[in-house]
Amino acid sequence: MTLSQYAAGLYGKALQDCSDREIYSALLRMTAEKAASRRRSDCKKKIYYISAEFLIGKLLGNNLINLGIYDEVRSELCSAGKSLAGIEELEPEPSLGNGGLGRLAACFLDSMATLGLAGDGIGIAYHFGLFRQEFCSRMQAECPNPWMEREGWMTPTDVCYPVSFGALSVQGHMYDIPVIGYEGVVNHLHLFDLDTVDESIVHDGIKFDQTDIAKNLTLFLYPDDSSEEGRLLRIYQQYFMVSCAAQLILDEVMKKGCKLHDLADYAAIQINDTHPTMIIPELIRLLQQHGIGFEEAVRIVTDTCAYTNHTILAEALETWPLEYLQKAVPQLVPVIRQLDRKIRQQYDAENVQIIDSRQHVHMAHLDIHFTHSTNGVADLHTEILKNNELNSFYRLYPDRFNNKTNGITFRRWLLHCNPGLTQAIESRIGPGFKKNAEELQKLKEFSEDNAFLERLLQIRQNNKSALAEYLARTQGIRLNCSAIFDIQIKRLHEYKRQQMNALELIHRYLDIKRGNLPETPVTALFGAKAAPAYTIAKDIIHLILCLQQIVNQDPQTAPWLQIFMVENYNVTHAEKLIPACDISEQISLASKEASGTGNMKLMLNGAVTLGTMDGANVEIAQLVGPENIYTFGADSKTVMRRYEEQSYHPEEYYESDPTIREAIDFITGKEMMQIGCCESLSRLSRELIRKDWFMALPDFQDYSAARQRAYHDYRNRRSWAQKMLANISNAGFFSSDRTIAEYNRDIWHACASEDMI
Ligand code: 26Q
Repeated sequence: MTLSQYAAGLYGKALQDCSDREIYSALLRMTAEKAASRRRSDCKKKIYYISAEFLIGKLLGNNLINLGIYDEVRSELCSAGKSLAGIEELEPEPSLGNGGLGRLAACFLDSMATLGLAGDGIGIAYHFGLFRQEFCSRMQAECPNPWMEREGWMTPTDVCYPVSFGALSVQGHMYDIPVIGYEGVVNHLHLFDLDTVDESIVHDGIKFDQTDIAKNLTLFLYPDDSSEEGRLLRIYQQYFMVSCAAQLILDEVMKKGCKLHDLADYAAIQINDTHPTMIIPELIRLLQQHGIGFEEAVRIVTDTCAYTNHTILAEALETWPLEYLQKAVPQLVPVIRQLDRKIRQQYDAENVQIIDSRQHVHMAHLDIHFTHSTNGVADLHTEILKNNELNSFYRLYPDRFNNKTNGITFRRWLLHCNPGLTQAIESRIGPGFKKNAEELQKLKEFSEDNAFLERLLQIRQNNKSALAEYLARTQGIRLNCSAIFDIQIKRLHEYKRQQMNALELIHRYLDIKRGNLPETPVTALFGAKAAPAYTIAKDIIHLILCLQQIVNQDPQTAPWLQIFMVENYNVTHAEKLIPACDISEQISLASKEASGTGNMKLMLNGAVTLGTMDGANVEIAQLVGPENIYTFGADSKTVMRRYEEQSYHPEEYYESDPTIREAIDFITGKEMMQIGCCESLSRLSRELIRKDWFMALPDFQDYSAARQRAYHDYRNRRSWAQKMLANISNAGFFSSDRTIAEYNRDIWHACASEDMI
């Protein structure tokens, strides 16, 4: 059935007489029906990807692409005088994740369905997800982001499970979002919610009574962990998720004839970071209830579960006071104690124990001891885990450690977000790359093809204009489209070093004021949310917003340098920014970024990386070669040594380097103080001079020089287009289809549906 026929059936009128909203509804119906008639995977073993975050983004465009009807629908709408892009704008973006980890989970769901694997996601239906960011007086403010609509992708099921928190018992209700693979199968994202949640308790932005669990449990994603109540709420959320997940999994496998002793033949459970770790003691507890002894239950769970680590930052490794667990989930405490005793009997070393001397439970330790696989998310990251952070564990279980370099789905991050580039690629190498990403290599043949190189530049220019139009319309931002678009988009964190980028921009601004005009104008764009309680991160946002005002309004510099921070950076904005980017800022302190996935999205779209040898940047550099990337800064070994020796003192750089000193002094100088908050800016400048924990100052000069080289090389348009091409044609490795195939080969061992292999 065509869309017009759906419209006629639903509203009794022609497409051209329907409102955009009516068309959106008709499209929801149409895709749901087409998805329902698609094959399910019929494999005995199902993968359960459990994650506190699924940053899925809008689904309409992607679902149409994956069903193979995007072009058809677009032209049908076009003939009726309607725009599919306009209709896509009506869809709210579910913000069920913070950043990389949640977006990775969404890419993985797409790839599992595309490869024909039976692989469902299990998570939480947060009513407001992550906050929506607003800028007020050049500061971040947080508001709720309602995204659930009466008519949307998520539909209720009749599956319900009881969840006990000590004396309090609640019901988890399952909602489903279909996951439609590209020419593949349909899987599900199962999100659990609580019927008693009360949205009206939210006031003044994102504040609410954190103690009333029945009313607040699924309101927000990690509301606040600066207080005890906030942390407890996080435990309640995590247990709610894994208790529902465990019940669902056991129900499903038993329906298939599993006797639970053979659970690992029916289910592979992937634990996405430590947030779902309580599934381990919970499953052990349930298996015991089914009459299985403790030791065997431990073995079954170990064989079924696998763990992915996403961070090397010590402060992000979760530990929970046993006392909190006792309060929230008392039924798990005896199991955790028994697991702790088991490990104490086997190993003496204090740093591998489950419960430490302060009576804190180390969630990552539970994961490593009681799953059969621990993986890092990029080569360098896995090496650092094995040789440094988790070395004591690596020595106990060398065979359990493995690397799975992250990937991204090309359907969203190329086909959907950059149709111009997709067409250009297809015109040269055919459509095979959409499912077999390595075929992008075939583009290398065209590196001397002037017409193709010209076309790449033209596509970039069109994407810049499209971004400019969008930001002018939605945020009142006026971009200079003849400038180099230099973009840093990611969560705000000191280790990602947005502050170093900002310092470099201050230096550039002051240089232009001194009359040193750049060869090409530059537009620096940022997109970043800061955790609500992360003070310095919010100070950095304030710094950038103040700079934006000063630099853009200075008539002497405005033609040469623009700075913008896009409000409420999310997946939808990413899809517009990425295809317009010339230079991809990936400047984390070496050893700190586990992988990064924005770096891959930008590379795939032909941006050239300006980055440190960190995370997957290392693999990007190996793939494209030194002439197609700008690397700089201390390497991970140097950085780790500096920490060990405590040999870094930022004051020395501040005192001895006049450029650095001038840039830092600007933060608290007269212009800034006129428009900025003195307390916030002084705190930030003090932090940089006295602490600079993520070592922005030692890398500053090298960064500035590499950036300058990139800007200079940009002027040779033909050779720049060749760099773009080298990046695009080598990006195939970063397809999440490759990543998922590796997970399945090494960890899950599930089959693909018959004809999908
Ligand atoms: C932990 C404790 C208390 C409160 C919050 C948290 C918490 C929440 C979210 C800890 C970590 C996260 C998210 C982490 C994340 O997004 N990590 C990123 O994962 C990507 C996918 O593997 C990598 O590419 C990035 O390098 C990594 O930073």
